[in-house]
Amino acid sequence: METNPPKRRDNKKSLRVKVISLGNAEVGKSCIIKRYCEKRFVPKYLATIGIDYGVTKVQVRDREIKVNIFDMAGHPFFYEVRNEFYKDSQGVLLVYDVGLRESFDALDSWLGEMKQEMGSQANMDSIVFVVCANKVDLTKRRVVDEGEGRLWAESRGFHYFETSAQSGEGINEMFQAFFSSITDMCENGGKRPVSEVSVGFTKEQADTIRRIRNSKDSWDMLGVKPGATREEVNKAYRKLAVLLHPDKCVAPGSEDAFKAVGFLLGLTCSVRHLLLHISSLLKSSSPHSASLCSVCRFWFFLSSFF
Ligand SMILES: Nc1nc2c(ncn2[C@@H]2O[C@H](COP(=O)(O)OP(=O)(O)OP(=O)(O)O)[C@@H](O)[C@H]2O)c(=O)[nH]1
Ligand SMILES: [Mg+2]
Repeated sequence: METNPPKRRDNKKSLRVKVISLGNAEVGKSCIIKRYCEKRFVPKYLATIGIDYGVTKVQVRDREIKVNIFDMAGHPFFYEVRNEFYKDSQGVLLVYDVGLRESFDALDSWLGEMKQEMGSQANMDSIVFVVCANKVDLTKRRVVDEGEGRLWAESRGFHYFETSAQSGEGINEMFQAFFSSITDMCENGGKRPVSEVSVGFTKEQADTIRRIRNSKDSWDMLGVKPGATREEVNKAYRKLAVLLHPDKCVAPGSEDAFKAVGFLLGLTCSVRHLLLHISSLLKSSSPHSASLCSVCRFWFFLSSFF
């Protein structure tokens, strides 16, 4: 008599993963999670006290994933509570508010806090990061554009998504990509697959473009100290030219940054040129030296517009 054959287990073993959310207070971390897990939006601000914990199950291809979500408080006051929870994370949601530049600028310090707390465990290649540019529904107050956010994220090998917990825009796509990448990583022996992180430009190029975009003055744009010597300035120019040349750099915004540096170089050369002319005018009595070359005439012409 034929006995029942043992049930075939078609599904691969289920996975249990830990993800955390990071970012300044009020950027929308809890609302993003709530929008995904509970399909609702809470307009009233209810600050997370320390940590909120939740579990959800998702299906990625033929695997069941049990996700433990640790939603961290962004307020500095809760640092002592947060720091216990960084370890053993496979995924990190890094959230900023597109209407608040300081929340975007703070992303580096969030990574810093995480690395510090993880200590020797800090192997960032074994963690999937997703950057959420949140509150994109509030278009009028937006101050950090997509190019800038994407550049910061992708140059570090992180995913980038534009999200709105209020309208739901980007939320499901973001979580699907997040969980799918974590699954890929686990199946890849705990290493983030390389193909995902190669974007064709380096972190140095991305950081330089960002610095040039936000530079307060010419020194800042060149990345030298105020009052730097001519040699230091020339060296900085050469470095930027190599780093940002459009033939070599495909990072978004590189062309504008290259043009800005080129304009500054043109201006510096012309001012130097003009000073040479003035000094030769003062020194010489010859009427020929009083005529200006085309570079000087161009800058005189330009200055007439201001
Ligand atoms: N318009 C708009 N408001 C949002 C969005 N996401 C969150 N908010 C609002 O922003 C405020 C803060 O949201 P939370 O999710 O509590 O912020 P949080 O980052 O968790 O803050 P902490 O817990 O203090 O770290 C709330 O009033 C939300 O309603 C969004 O996408 N669009
Ligand atoms: Mg919260």
